[in-house]
Amino acid sequence: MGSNLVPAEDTPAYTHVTGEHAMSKNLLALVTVFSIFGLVARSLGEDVPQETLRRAAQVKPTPQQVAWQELEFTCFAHFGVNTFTDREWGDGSEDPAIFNPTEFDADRWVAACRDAGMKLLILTCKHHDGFCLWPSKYSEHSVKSSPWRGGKGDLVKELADACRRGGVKFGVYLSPWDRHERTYGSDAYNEFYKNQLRELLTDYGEITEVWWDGACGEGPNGKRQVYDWEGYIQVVRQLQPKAVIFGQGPDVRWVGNEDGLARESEWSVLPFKMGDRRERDLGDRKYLVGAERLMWYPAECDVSIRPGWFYHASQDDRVKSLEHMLEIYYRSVGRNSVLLLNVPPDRRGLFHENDVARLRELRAVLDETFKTNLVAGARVTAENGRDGFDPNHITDGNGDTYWTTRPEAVEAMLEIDLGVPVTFDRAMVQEMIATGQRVESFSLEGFDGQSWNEIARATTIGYKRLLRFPEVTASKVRLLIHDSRDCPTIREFGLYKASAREKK
Ligand code: FUL
Repeated sequence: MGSNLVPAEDTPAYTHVTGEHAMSKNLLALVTVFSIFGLVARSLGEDVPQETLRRAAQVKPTPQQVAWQELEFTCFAHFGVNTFTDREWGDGSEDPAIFNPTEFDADRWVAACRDAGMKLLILTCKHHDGFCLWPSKYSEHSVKSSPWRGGKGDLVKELADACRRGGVKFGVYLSPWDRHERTYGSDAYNEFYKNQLRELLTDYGEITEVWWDGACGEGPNGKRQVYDWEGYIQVVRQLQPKAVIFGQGPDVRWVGNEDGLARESEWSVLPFKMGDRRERDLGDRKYLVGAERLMWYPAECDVSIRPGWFYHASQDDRVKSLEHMLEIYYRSVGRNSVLLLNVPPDRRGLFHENDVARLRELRAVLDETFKTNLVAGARVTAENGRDGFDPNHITDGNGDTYWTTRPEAVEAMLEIDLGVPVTFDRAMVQEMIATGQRVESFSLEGFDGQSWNEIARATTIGYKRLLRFPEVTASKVRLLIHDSRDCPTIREFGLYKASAREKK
């Protein structure tokens, strides 16, 4: 289970840099020449040939991986017999009669998601206990055998329909580990699992994400299962080609913890290997050397709004604080990852009031912080640019356009003229990930009328990087790309003033 500790802030502090760092055009040309030498030296020094880096920069996401990344903030709902037994893992012997939510209302779940800005809802259609929230033909251990809706209910359908009505995408969690199913531990189970997958991927409209938990314990007869992942993947590709597969599949990677926190440097390009990865510096240069195949494998950060994944009344007053939720947001969405936030419905079949209140508060603060991009439409000039790529694309609010350097350049500078002194304490940078992920190191500087001062410095960007720093006032800012695996492609840039409700 995820820890409830608020991790220490690790955004670099504001440091003062003298006026010497204000680079003139000539100086920049000189620096460019030297940087070519630097490149060679770097390649030799770290034993990573530029070709290896360029090769990694060429790995691109599929259109569905891009669409998934754009969702940014998504919702998980753990609901089932555990909600009624007050447990986290059921053992499969639960009486289906205990499943009887008294006020289940799918539209209210969806409204809470939408109001919070969560664009996708993933339901635990079957957790490790094997109880199915839809009337599966292949099992009696389901809503068919419960008093809910007189045994005629289909919770997956009600929720999938409500999602469509409410403009929220829908995803399914189908636990491979099944502690109820008798065939578990034999080849027959793989067929059983594929049949259940087929039901979920055929009867409920468009499925955006299929979530495969890595948990693999013993079944009712003490045996473990050897999962037929390849076969499962084929079923998804055949029935829902636009869905991404999370976890034990090829499209979306578990970030490696259940705290909702991405790495400081979160790369989406990794050596080819599906499944859970916990290394601290995944995707770094040293992993690229000698890697035969690479893959686009972006991170998803899953975390629960409460200590448990399932609802427990005893945790009603342990909903994560606003401060903790913001920390998670900045360190997931703000670090090239998608945030999957679990909100466990209670025994009524509703999101609990405390959870909904926290979601509203979080949304209000994020909206307040990010509603005004202080550089929207500001004039941008660039060094190292390429013909046909207007630097103003980075402040045009149009995600279809981007700016890039001349071919092969691995450094760049974009200068944004604010016209007047402006005060801000948050920044947002995006790479155009449809072209790959490239930036390894960048910084932000502000001009206070006399000198350029470093505001923040970070490593990777990827789909989105959010930076927090103490308030600064500047009339001009510049984005410096210090190192990139190939020519950087910058999609959008923003500066913001945080809501007074955010801790400084
Ligand atoms: C884990 C499961 O064992 C937990 O119960 C929960 O579903 C979490 C999201 O994944 O592996």
